[in-house]
Amino acid sequence: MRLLKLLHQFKVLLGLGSNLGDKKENIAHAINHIGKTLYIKRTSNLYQTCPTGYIDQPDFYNRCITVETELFPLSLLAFLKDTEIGLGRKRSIKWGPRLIDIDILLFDVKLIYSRRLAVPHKEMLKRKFAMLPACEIAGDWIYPGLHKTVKALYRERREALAVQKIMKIR
Ligand code: PH2
Ligand code: MG
Ligand code: MG
Repeated sequence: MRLLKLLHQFKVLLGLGSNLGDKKENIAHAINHIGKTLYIKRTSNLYQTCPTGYIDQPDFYNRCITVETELFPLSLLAFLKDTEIGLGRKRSIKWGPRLIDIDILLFDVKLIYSRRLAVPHKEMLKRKFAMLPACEIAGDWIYPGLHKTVKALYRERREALAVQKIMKIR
């Protein structure tokens, strides 16, 4: 038995995005790198999505994964930031173009409001590119604070999100 199994494993939903360079490769590399440290449970389909927030930028590729880890939230955040930088991400404007973005969408059923990290991710419920892939792999997870499943929240809000173009990539 792996020693780490003795520690509590948190289940975490991550959202990945890329809209610069070889987007498919960037996301694949990120997942590869993450898999060396965290236990990857499930991966969603990959989607091509219209940019939101700041719209004058290339389309994104987005995908969600679920992982299990014994890392606490800020250690996990530091690991993910290092991964982004290791893959070549440079600083850019808020919501602007990026080689790779790895966001913590849900961390177990925890609510976290710190200066460095807010979980659930503040924009998750508004973003089809997060909610649709999240439903595929974490539809039955409880969204903390609202005490409803991810799938139920997506169904409730789908109409408001429907204008966003989103296309499955093979
Ligand atoms: N990320 C943003 C801003 N806008 N739009 C799409 N479609 N996908 C993203 O991942 C994305 C975005 C900031 O992180
Ligand atoms: Mg983001
Ligand atoms: Mg981010």
